[in-house]
Amino acid sequence: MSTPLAEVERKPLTKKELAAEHPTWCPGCGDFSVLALYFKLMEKRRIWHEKVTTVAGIGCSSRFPYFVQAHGAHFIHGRALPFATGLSLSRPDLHVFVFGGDGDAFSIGGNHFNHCARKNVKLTYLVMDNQVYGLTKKQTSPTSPIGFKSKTDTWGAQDEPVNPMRQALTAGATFVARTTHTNPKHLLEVMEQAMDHDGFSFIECLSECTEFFEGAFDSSNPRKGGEFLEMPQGHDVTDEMAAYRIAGVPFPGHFGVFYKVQKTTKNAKEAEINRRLREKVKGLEDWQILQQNFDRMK
Ligand SMILES: Cc1ncc(C[n+]2csc(CCOP(=O)(O)OP(=O)(O)O)c2C)c(N)n1
Ligand code: SF4
Ligand SMILES: [Mg+2]
Repeated sequence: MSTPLAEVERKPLTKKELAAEHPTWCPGCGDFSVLALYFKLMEKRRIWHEKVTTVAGIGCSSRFPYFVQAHGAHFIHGRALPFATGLSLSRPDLHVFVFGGDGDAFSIGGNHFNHCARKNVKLTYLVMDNQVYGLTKKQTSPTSPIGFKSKTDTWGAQDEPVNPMRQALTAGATFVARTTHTNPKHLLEVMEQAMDHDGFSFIECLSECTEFFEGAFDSSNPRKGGEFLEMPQGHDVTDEMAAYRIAGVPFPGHFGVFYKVQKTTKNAKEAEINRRLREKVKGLEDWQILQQNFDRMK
Protein backbone atom coordinates (compact mmCIF):
# COMPACT_ATOMS: atom_id res chain seq x y z
CA MET A 1 0.00 0.00 0.00
CA SER A 2 1.39 3.43 -0.89
CA THR A 3 2.06 6.04 1.79
CA PRO A 4 -0.40 8.96 1.71
CA LEU A 5 1.04 12.06 -0.01
CA ALA A 6 0.56 14.16 3.10
CA GLU A 7 3.00 11.98 5.02
CA VAL A 8 5.80 11.77 2.50
CA GLU A 9 5.92 15.23 1.02
CA ARG A 10 4.79 17.72 3.61
CA LYS A 11 7.03 19.22 6.24
CA PRO A 12 5.58 20.44 9.53
CA LEU A 13 4.56 24.09 9.43
CA THR A 14 7.00 26.49 11.01
CA LYS A 15 6.12 29.39 13.28
CA LYS A 16 6.97 31.72 10.39
CA GLU A 17 4.43 30.00 8.16
CA LEU A 18 1.76 30.02 10.85
CA ALA A 19 2.17 33.56 12.14
CA ALA A 20 -0.08 36.21 10.61
CA GLU A 21 0.05 39.85 11.68
CA HIS A 22 2.09 40.89 14.69
CA PRO A 23 0.02 40.42 17.86
CA THR A 24 -1.32 43.71 19.21
CA TRP A 25 -1.17 42.58 22.84
CA CYS A 26 0.67 44.71 25.45
CA PRO A 27 4.30 43.83 26.22
CA GLY A 28 4.45 40.96 28.69
CA CYS A 29 0.81 39.87 28.20
CA GLY A 30 0.43 36.18 29.01
CA ASP A 31 -1.52 35.59 25.80
CA PHE A 32 1.76 35.68 23.79
CA SER A 33 2.83 32.49 25.46
CA VAL A 34 -0.41 30.66 24.58
CA LEU A 35 -0.07 31.70 20.93
CA ALA A 36 3.57 30.56 20.79
CA LEU A 37 2.63 27.16 22.23
CA TYR A 38 -0.28 26.84 19.80
CA PHE A 39 2.19 27.27 16.95
CA LYS A 40 4.42 24.64 18.56
CA LEU A 41 1.48 22.26 18.80
CA MET A 42 0.66 22.70 15.09
CA GLU A 43 4.29 22.05 14.23
CA LYS A 44 4.68 19.06 16.54
CA ARG A 45 1.42 17.38 15.52
CA ARG A 46 1.88 18.21 11.83
CA ILE A 47 -1.42 20.01 11.43
CA TRP A 48 -1.53 21.63 7.99
CA HIS A 49 -2.93 25.04 7.14
CA GLU A 50 -6.21 23.69 5.82
CA LYS A 51 -6.79 21.75 9.03
CA VAL A 52 -6.02 24.53 11.52
CA THR A 53 -9.28 25.91 12.86
CA THR A 54 -9.10 28.68 15.43
CA VAL A 55 -12.32 30.20 16.77
CA ALA A 56 -12.73 32.97 19.36
CA GLY A 57 -15.25 35.41 20.80
CA ILE A 58 -14.37 39.02 21.68
CA GLY A 59 -11.69 40.28 24.05
CA CYS A 60 -7.92 40.75 24.04
CA SER A 61 -7.46 36.97 24.22
CA SER A 62 -10.10 36.48 21.54
CA ARG A 63 -7.99 38.40 19.02
CA PHE A 64 -6.12 35.11 18.77
CA PRO A 65 -7.38 33.97 15.32
CA TYR A 66 -6.10 37.23 13.75
CA PHE A 67 -2.58 36.21 14.59
CA VAL A 68 -2.81 32.72 13.09
CA GLN A 69 -2.21 32.40 9.35
CA ALA A 70 -4.88 29.76 8.77
CA HIS A 71 -8.63 29.24 8.98
CA GLY A 72 -10.47 30.74 11.89
CA ALA A 73 -13.13 33.12 13.05
CA HIS A 74 -13.26 36.05 15.44
CA PHE A 75 -16.91 35.71 16.34
CA ILE A 76 -19.42 37.44 18.64
CA HIS A 77 -18.68 38.11 22.34
CA GLY A 78 -19.58 34.94 24.27
CA ARG A 79 -20.75 33.06 21.16
CA ALA A 80 -17.56 31.32 20.09
CA LEU A 81 -18.78 27.93 21.32
CA PRO A 82 -22.06 27.75 19.34
CA PHE A 83 -20.14 28.74 16.20
CA ALA A 84 -17.45 26.15 16.93
CA THR A 85 -20.09 23.50 17.65
CA GLY A 86 -21.49 23.85 14.13
CA LEU A 87 -18.00 23.60 12.74
CA SER A 88 -17.13 20.54 14.79
CA LEU A 89 -20.35 18.70 13.89
CA SER A 90 -20.11 19.40 10.20
CA ARG A 91 -16.36 18.82 9.76
CA PRO A 92 -15.30 15.66 11.59
CA ASP A 93 -11.92 15.81 9.83
CA LEU A 94 -10.91 18.93 11.78
CA HIS A 95 -9.97 19.48 15.39
CA VAL A 96 -11.56 22.76 16.39
CA PHE A 97 -9.69 24.97 18.88
CA VAL A 98 -11.57 27.75 20.66
CA PHE A 99 -9.80 30.53 22.58
CA GLY A 100 -11.24 33.26 24.75
CA GLY A 101 -11.20 35.19 27.98
CA ASP A 102 -12.79 34.71 31.37
CA GLY A 103 -15.47 37.31 30.60
CA ASP A 104 -16.22 35.75 27.23
CA ALA A 105 -16.45 32.26 28.76
CA PHE A 106 -18.18 32.79 32.10
CA SER A 107 -20.16 36.06 31.83
CA ILE A 108 -21.82 36.59 28.48
CA GLY A 109 -20.92 33.10 27.25
CA GLY A 110 -21.61 31.26 30.51
CA ASN A 111 -24.77 29.68 29.20
CA HIS A 112 -23.10 28.38 26.05
CA PHE A 113 -20.20 27.03 28.10
CA ASN A 114 -22.52 24.88 30.20
CA HIS A 115 -24.43 23.49 27.24
CA CYS A 116 -21.41 22.80 25.07
CA ALA A 117 -19.84 20.93 27.99
CA ARG A 118 -22.91 18.83 28.78
CA LYS A 119 -23.39 17.96 25.11
CA ASN A 120 -19.79 16.79 24.94
CA VAL A 121 -19.09 18.44 21.60
CA LYS A 122 -15.68 17.40 20.33
CA LEU A 123 -13.51 20.51 20.51
CA THR A 124 -10.88 22.12 22.72
CA TYR A 125 -11.79 25.27 24.63
CA LEU A 126 -8.86 27.13 26.15
CA VAL A 127 -9.80 30.05 28.37
CA MET A 128 -7.04 32.60 28.93
CA ASP A 129 -8.01 33.62 32.43
CA ASN A 130 -6.55 36.99 33.49
CA GLN A 131 -9.29 37.60 36.09
CA VAL A 132 -10.24 40.93 34.50
CA TYR A 133 -11.85 42.42 31.40
CA GLY A 134 -8.72 43.46 29.53
CA LEU A 135 -10.01 44.76 26.20
CA THR A 136 -12.51 47.13 27.81
CA LYS A 137 -9.84 48.37 30.25
CA LYS A 138 -10.34 46.89 33.68
CA GLN A 139 -13.81 45.87 34.76
CA THR A 140 -14.46 43.11 37.30
CA SER A 141 -14.74 39.73 35.58
CA PRO A 142 -16.46 36.56 36.88
CA THR A 143 -13.09 35.20 38.04
CA SER A 144 -11.80 38.43 39.69
CA PRO A 145 -10.92 37.75 43.32
CA ILE A 146 -12.84 39.40 46.16
CA GLY A 147 -11.30 42.79 46.88
CA PHE A 148 -10.05 43.40 43.32
CA LYS A 149 -10.38 47.12 42.58
CA SER A 150 -11.66 47.85 39.08
CA LYS A 151 -13.66 50.46 37.20
CA THR A 152 -16.88 48.62 38.07
CA ASP A 153 -15.90 47.90 41.70
CA THR A 154 -13.89 50.93 42.76
CA TRP A 155 -14.29 49.82 46.37
CA GLY A 156 -13.15 46.26 45.53
CA ALA A 157 -15.04 43.27 44.09
CA GLN A 158 -17.47 41.70 46.55
CA ASP A 159 -18.97 38.73 44.71
CA GLU A 160 -17.77 35.16 45.03
CA PRO A 161 -15.78 34.41 41.84
CA VAL A 162 -16.50 31.53 39.47
CA ASN A 163 -14.21 28.55 39.98
CA PRO A 164 -13.55 27.46 36.36
CA MET A 165 -12.61 23.87 37.26
CA ARG A 166 -15.74 23.35 39.34
CA GLN A 167 -17.90 25.07 36.74
CA ALA A 168 -16.60 22.75 34.02
CA LEU A 169 -16.98 19.62 36.15
CA THR A 170 -20.51 20.49 37.19
CA ALA A 171 -21.50 21.29 33.62
CA GLY A 172 -20.39 17.80 32.52
CA ALA A 173 -17.13 18.46 30.70
CA THR A 174 -15.29 15.20 30.00
CA PHE A 175 -11.77 16.70 30.05
CA VAL A 176 -10.92 19.42 32.57
CA ALA A 177 -7.41 20.80 33.04
CA ARG A 178 -5.57 23.82 34.41
CA THR A 179 -2.28 25.35 33.40
CA THR A 180 -0.47 28.68 33.29
CA HIS A 181 1.30 30.83 30.69
CA THR A 182 4.48 30.88 32.79
CA ASN A 183 5.06 27.13 32.39
CA PRO A 184 5.36 26.55 28.61
CA LYS A 185 6.21 22.84 28.89
CA HIS A 186 3.14 22.19 31.02
CA LEU A 187 0.92 24.32 28.78
CA LEU A 188 1.98 22.42 25.65
CA GLU A 189 1.49 19.02 27.33
CA VAL A 190 -2.01 19.96 28.50
CA MET A 191 -2.96 21.31 25.06
CA GLU A 192 -1.79 18.11 23.44
CA GLN A 193 -3.75 15.93 25.82
CA ALA A 194 -6.84 18.08 25.31
CA MET A 195 -6.51 17.77 21.55
CA ASP A 196 -6.29 13.98 21.80
CA HIS A 197 -9.44 13.78 23.92
CA ASP A 198 -12.51 12.54 22.08
CA GLY A 199 -15.02 15.02 23.49
CA PHE A 200 -15.29 18.48 25.02
CA SER A 201 -11.89 19.40 26.45
CA PHE A 202 -11.62 22.45 28.66
CA ILE A 203 -8.42 24.19 29.76
CA GLU A 204 -8.17 27.12 32.11
CA CYS A 205 -4.83 28.81 31.42
CA LEU A 206 -3.80 31.58 33.80
CA SER A 207 -2.64 34.39 31.52
CA GLU A 208 -1.50 37.57 33.17
CA CYS A 209 -2.86 40.94 32.10
CA THR A 210 0.23 43.04 32.73
CA GLU A 211 -1.71 46.23 32.01
CA PHE A 212 -4.70 45.88 34.34
CA PHE A 213 -3.89 43.10 36.82
CA GLU A 214 -0.13 42.91 37.09
CA GLY A 215 1.28 40.25 39.39
CA ALA A 216 -2.08 38.45 39.72
CA PHE A 217 -0.46 35.03 39.37
CA ASP A 218 2.92 35.55 41.05
CA SER A 219 1.94 33.12 43.79
CA SER A 220 1.85 30.31 41.17
CA ASN A 221 5.18 31.27 39.58
CA PRO A 222 8.41 29.94 41.17
CA ARG A 223 10.37 32.68 39.34
CA LYS A 224 8.36 35.24 41.31
CA GLY A 225 8.67 33.44 44.64
CA GLY A 226 5.48 31.42 44.19
CA GLU A 227 4.80 27.69 43.97
CA PHE A 228 3.67 25.66 40.97
CA LEU A 229 1.75 22.73 42.42
CA GLU A 230 1.10 19.74 40.16
CA MET A 231 -1.85 17.41 40.81
CA PRO A 232 -1.62 15.44 44.07
CA GLN A 233 0.27 12.14 43.69
CA GLY A 234 -1.96 9.26 42.64
CA HIS A 235 -4.90 11.46 41.61
CA ASP A 236 -7.38 9.34 39.65
CA VAL A 237 -8.53 11.46 36.70
CA THR A 238 -11.80 9.52 36.48
CA ASP A 239 -12.76 10.42 40.07
CA GLU A 240 -15.10 13.39 39.69
CA MET A 241 -15.47 14.01 43.43
CA ALA A 242 -11.69 14.06 43.91
CA ALA A 243 -11.36 16.52 41.03
CA TYR A 244 -14.03 18.71 42.61
CA ARG A 245 -12.26 18.64 45.96
CA ILE A 246 -8.87 19.55 44.46
CA ALA A 247 -10.53 22.39 42.54
CA GLY A 248 -11.47 23.84 45.91
CA VAL A 249 -7.85 24.28 47.05
CA PRO A 250 -7.35 28.03 47.54
CA PHE A 251 -5.53 30.05 44.88
CA PRO A 252 -3.09 29.36 43.26
CA GLY A 253 -4.29 25.74 43.65
CA HIS A 254 -3.13 22.78 41.57
CA PHE A 255 -2.22 22.46 37.88
CA GLY A 256 -2.70 19.52 35.53
CA VAL A 257 -5.51 17.25 34.36
CA PHE A 258 -8.28 17.25 36.98
CA TYR A 259 -10.73 15.03 35.17
CA LYS A 260 -10.88 12.87 32.07
CA VAL A 261 -13.53 10.31 31.13
CA GLN A 262 -14.79 8.85 27.89
CA LYS A 263 -18.44 9.44 27.00
CA THR A 264 -20.29 9.37 23.70
CA THR A 265 -19.84 12.70 21.94
CA LYS A 266 -22.56 14.85 20.44
CA ASN A 267 -20.68 14.32 17.17
CA ALA A 268 -21.08 10.53 17.34
CA LYS A 269 -24.78 10.81 18.27
CA GLU A 270 -25.50 13.15 15.38
CA ALA A 271 -23.56 10.99 12.96
CA GLU A 272 -25.67 8.00 14.03
CA ILE A 273 -28.94 9.91 13.53
CA ASN A 274 -27.73 10.99 10.09
CA ARG A 275 -26.75 7.43 9.23
CA ARG A 276 -30.17 6.07 10.22
CA LEU A 277 -32.04 8.77 8.33
CA ARG A 278 -29.86 8.22 5.26
CA GLU A 279 -30.83 4.52 5.34
CA LYS A 280 -34.48 5.55 5.12
CA VAL A 281 -33.92 7.68 2.04
CA LYS A 282 -31.41 5.40 0.38
CA GLY A 283 -31.13 5.88 -3.36
CA LEU A 284 -32.67 9.36 -3.34
CA GLU A 285 -30.78 12.48 -4.45
CA ASP A 286 -30.50 15.37 -1.95
CA TRP A 287 -33.03 17.41 -3.92
CA GLN A 288 -35.52 14.52 -3.82
CA ILE A 289 -35.20 14.32 -0.03
CA LEU A 290 -35.87 18.06 0.17
CA GLN A 291 -38.84 17.69 -2.16
CA GLN A 292 -40.30 14.96 0.04
CA ASN A 293 -39.99 17.26 3.07
CA PHE A 294 -41.70 20.13 1.24
CA ASP A 295 -44.49 17.83 0.07
CA ARG A 296 -45.04 16.68 3.63
CA MET A 297 -45.44 20.30 4.76
CA LYS A 298 -48.18 21.06 2.22
C1 LIG B 1 -22.38 41.82 23.09
C2 LIG B 1 -21.17 42.54 23.63
N1 LIG B 1 -21.19 42.98 24.90
C3 LIG B 1 -20.12 43.62 25.41
C4 LIG B 1 -19.02 43.85 24.64
C5 LIG B 1 -17.85 44.61 25.21
N2 LIG B 1 -16.76 43.73 25.56
C6 LIG B 1 -15.80 43.43 24.67
S1 LIG B 1 -14.62 42.40 25.27
C7 LIG B 1 -15.39 42.37 26.79
C8 LIG B 1 -14.82 41.58 27.94
C9 LIG B 1 -13.44 41.08 27.70
O1 LIG B 1 -12.99 40.34 28.80
P1 LIG B 1 -12.47 38.87 28.65
O2 LIG B 1 -13.46 38.03 27.93
O3 LIG B 1 -12.05 38.41 30.00
O4 LIG B 1 -11.22 39.01 27.66
P2 LIG B 1 -9.83 39.73 27.88
O5 LIG B 1 -9.94 41.04 27.15
O6 LIG B 1 -9.61 39.90 29.33
O7 LIG B 1 -8.85 38.82 27.26
C10 LIG B 1 -16.55 43.13 26.78
C11 LIG B 1 -17.43 43.31 27.95
C12 LIG B 1 -19.04 43.37 23.31
N3 LIG B 1 -17.98 43.50 22.49
N4 LIG B 1 -20.12 42.72 22.84
S1 SF4 C 1 -4.88 44.79 28.22
FE1 SF4 C 1 -4.15 43.03 29.39
S2 SF4 C 1 -5.05 41.25 28.39
FE2 SF4 C 1 -5.18 42.98 26.97
S3 SF4 C 1 -3.34 42.81 25.69
FE3 SF4 C 1 -2.89 44.22 27.39
S4 SF4 C 1 -1.95 42.90 28.95
FE4 SF4 C 1 -3.00 41.54 27.52
MG1 LIG D 1 -10.19 38.52 30.88
